[in-house]
Amino acid sequence: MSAARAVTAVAGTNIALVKYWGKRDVALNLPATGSLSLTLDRLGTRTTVAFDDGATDRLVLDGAPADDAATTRVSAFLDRVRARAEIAGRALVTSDNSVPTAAGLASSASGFAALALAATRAAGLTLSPPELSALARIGSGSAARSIFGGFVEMARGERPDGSDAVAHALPEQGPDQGSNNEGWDVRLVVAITASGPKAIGSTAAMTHTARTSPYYEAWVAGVPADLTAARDAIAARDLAALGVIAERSALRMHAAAMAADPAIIYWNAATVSAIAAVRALRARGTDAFVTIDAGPHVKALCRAADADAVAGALRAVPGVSETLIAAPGPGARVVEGA
Ligand code: 2P0
Repeated sequence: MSAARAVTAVAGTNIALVKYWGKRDVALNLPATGSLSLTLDRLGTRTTVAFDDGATDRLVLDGAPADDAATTRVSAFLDRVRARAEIAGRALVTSDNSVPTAAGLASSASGFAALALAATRAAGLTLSPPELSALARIGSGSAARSIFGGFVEMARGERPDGSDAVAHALPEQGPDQGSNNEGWDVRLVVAITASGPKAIGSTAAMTHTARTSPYYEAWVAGVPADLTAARDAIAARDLAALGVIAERSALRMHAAAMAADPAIIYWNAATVSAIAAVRALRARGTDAFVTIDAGPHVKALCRAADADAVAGALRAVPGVSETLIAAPGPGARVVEGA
């Protein structure tokens, strides 16, 4: 094949405010419900892809050769890109996550968003944002949202082929996919809680919840109303309304998982203490609301002006090792080799 063309793309991770937890099709990775998220300016991934004459795909992750499981997952994703571009070359993929220090926050969301963009461009394809979102979704459901910046809604979609299971930036945002929300300066304060043994991965946990939790159907049934209310709250820039929905969505998702048999419990003692700390702040008049993903860390949604105080309250929680403050960020973009 012709000389390798290296393309580098970056993407920010995103935190769902209306959570995705369950699939309607596992093979195509189609979600059982829509979801709604905020793409962040920190905790992102920078990925370079170059197709070449190598015998296999190679993945270098955070400076070291990746293990077989990660390499196989990336290689399967690249197979889709190769099929679409009608090329055969294997690739060298170099990926770095900007996770500050503590473990447990590395996200497949920014990883597959950056990979989808870098790999398609390196293969000579220029996909539209919705096409990129559908491709990233096959790598990881949450990655479909990181193609876009700011507040993003992911559609459940109806079609069996998943072509309508894509994300879009919420309409009141600017055309540049990200330098939006400037008039509504929200922050997510991330509290890293001491991590225990590695918890069950999202995909297995979702499947297990769907199969065994008596609350799963109720969870799925409640999401459309949360999406409508969250969309309205964003349009009205009503942080308190959005925060109430976000906190409720996260707690219901975890309740469904905890009710699985056997139970899936992502929380540790510091998780519970951090939830209590945020709710105590709120009782004293600060608009701060928690959300929790498939792990023990707690994220608090608040106004920019309150972020330092929220971070301070969370740092005082026993078991919280670190906090960081993230702002809304832009969507995935090519930074080199376009
Ligand atoms: C979310 N999470 O909406 C939810 C909330 C975690 C908790 O999407 O199976 O890695 O690869 O599609 O995207 C994390 O799950 O799952 C996730 P797969 P993914 O952000």
